Amino acid sequence: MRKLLRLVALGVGLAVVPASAQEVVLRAVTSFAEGTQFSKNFERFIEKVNADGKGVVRINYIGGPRAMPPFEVGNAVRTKVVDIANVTGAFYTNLMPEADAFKLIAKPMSEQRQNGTWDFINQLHNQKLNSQYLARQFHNVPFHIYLNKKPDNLDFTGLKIRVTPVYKDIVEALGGTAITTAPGEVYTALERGVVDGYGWPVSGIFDLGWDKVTKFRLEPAFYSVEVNVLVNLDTWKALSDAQRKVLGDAALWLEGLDAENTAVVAAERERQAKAGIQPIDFGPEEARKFLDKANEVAWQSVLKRAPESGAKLRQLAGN
Ligand code: 173
Repeated sequence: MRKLLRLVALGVGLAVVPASAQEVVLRAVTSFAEGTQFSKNFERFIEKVNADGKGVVRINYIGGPRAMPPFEVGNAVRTKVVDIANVTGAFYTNLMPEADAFKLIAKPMSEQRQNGTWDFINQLHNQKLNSQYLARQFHNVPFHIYLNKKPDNLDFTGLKIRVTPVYKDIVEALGGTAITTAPGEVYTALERGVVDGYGWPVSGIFDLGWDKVTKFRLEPAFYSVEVNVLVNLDTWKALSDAQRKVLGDAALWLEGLDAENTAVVAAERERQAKAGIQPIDFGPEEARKFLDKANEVAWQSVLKRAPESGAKLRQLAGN
């Protein structure tokens, strides 16, 4: 404050003070365990920013769930407890119900940035999360339900399934009981039989040892993973053009890493097979019904909570 007064006293209006002549340091967290599947590329992004932005912008990586509970990360970036976060919309639907629709948007980011989707979702983040929507990752990685009990058909009656908002509606539509937990509680819940299965992307189950407590993977794969890089909006606005350019360029590079995912997904499926995780497949007709139901219950759930913006997102998603 004293420095500010001195600047004002010197007749230097705030607006003409260079946004930052020196390096700015941003505090970052991730909502997934450090070094695991859905933090890895964000960590590569941080390395790139720190290399390309030397002397301009630096990211101080605080870490993952050991530093902050995953379901609090969205609010932390909103209130500027952190400047930048790697977080799925599924973890902040309490602040933005529309975030539940991001899993239904599977177009590549290059297309979403052209057709107005990025722009609309950025507006939602500006308004509801006081943040800039810097990047979205993993549009081409789907989810699965993993099970330890084998149902006779796609009826989950009597099954308790660990969920986040990603899977809650479809699990309940199939008659199952949905139990919400953070990823960090999945292993123990399975080990103790508190749940009979869980929702998770096709990749990442080996990171925390879940393969040891997983018997089956239900087919088909569904939805589209979304993990976003958000920057607190006050932080974003206070950056210089040069600082924003370092972050923006690195964000596009990060989205480009999605090209690696096809190989990652194939390798994960093979690794699961080798680990003895058996696919459960009720055939193409049941798969079609499952996918239609998963799509419809998710849209209805969003539209109920956010009729206008939900409809706009559905139109942009084209499904
Ligand atoms: O299952 C989850 O915790 C979840 O919702 C999620 C979302 C994106 C990537 C990985 C997991």
